[in-house]
Amino acid sequence: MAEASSLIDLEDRFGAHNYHPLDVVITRAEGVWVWDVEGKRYMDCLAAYSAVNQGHCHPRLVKTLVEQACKVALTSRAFRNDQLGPFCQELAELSGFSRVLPMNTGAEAVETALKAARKWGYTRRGIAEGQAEILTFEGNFHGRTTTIVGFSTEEAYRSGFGPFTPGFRTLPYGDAQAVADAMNPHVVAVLVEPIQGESGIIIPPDGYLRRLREITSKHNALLVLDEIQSGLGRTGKLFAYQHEEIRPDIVIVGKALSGGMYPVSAILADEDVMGVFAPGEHGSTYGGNPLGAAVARTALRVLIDEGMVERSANLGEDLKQRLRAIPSDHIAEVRGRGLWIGIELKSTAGGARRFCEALQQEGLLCKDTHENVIRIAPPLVITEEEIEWAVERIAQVLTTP
Ligand code: IF1
Repeated sequence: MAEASSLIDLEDRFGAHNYHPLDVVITRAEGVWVWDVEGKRYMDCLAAYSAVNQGHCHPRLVKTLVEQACKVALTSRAFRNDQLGPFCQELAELSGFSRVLPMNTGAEAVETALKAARKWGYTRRGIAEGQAEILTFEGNFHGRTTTIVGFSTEEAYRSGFGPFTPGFRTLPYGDAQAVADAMNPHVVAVLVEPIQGESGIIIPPDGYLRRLREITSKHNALLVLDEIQSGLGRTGKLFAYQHEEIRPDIVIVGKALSGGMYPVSAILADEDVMGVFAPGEHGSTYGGNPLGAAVARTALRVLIDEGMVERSANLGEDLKQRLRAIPSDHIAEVRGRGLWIGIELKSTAGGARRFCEALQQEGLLCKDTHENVIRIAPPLVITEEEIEWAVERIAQVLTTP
């Protein structure tokens, strides 16, 4: 007890107070399991917001990280390294896009996509300098930079951080007609999450992404998909947009691209878009570094070799059905794709946070979102037995008055 509380105290005394985490102090992890400093074991049903899709400390990832760290970790892009080329090739071949631009965090990759889209608008569409417009959606989450929070619709994310970057317009999510109506000659891109995670695992109507594809194609604007959380197997497809069999112009990936080992993000596009960047126009000290590139290569290979995308599809459906069968008066809806499930509670349930705290007592770590949604997103290596174990506990907590 003493150790956990003193560590919490240190964090609270010397750290910034920009989070309100559950008071579990994790010291070790493996697969779907984490252990706190007192030795108590928990199942991780958040998976670092889908960054550890491959499971904690996957042995192949640890091996790559250690081996590459002993060889060379960082060169900067002033020089070349022997991991970057193979990483770009492998990600390009896996995704079907011809070019890859590596960054580090998700927000940086989103910024990269926004810069690419604007420059594409000016250089390829002839839009007057400073006039490019990008459409975004209510309830979006794309990161924390000043430009990105400027088009957030969540007060806590934006309030006090202005003035913001102009050139963005917000539309209701899930309403393709609103996008069709908003199109004008200045719109260079539509930036959209295939499923909104932060907003409570909001799944748009069937055909929504297909309609956005048609509309953007018709108006010669780019369709930019933020797959940072939804991508790399989480929804039961490699990319969530594959559920609608479309092809976006820019795909943004991060999180699980490194299996939680190290921040690696990227944007994927074909030459007509990626070609807007000339030397000197964009970059990052760590982006494309050999350590990150080597880890990402293994993270992608592990995802494919171990059939994690298929596991997510099959086990996710199973988990969703089991959760729907829980006879709880608190549940309003269980929704999700793959192993990415939201349990929406009724407004009378008293909020999702108290259930997450109760689940913590039962040895299961989840995160509430938007007051009334418990999100369940375990690493994709979870087994059927582990799913049963989790459902038993979730059922117990949700059927206790
Ligand atoms: C935090 C949320 C999840 C993302 C999408 C870009 C980014 C994220 C779709 C930025 C990041 C994280 C950040 C994390 C909490 C988390 C989150 F609740 F805030 F919204 F996952 F649902 N696009 N999402 O989900 O990536 O720069 O963080 O690498 O604490 O802010 P990043």
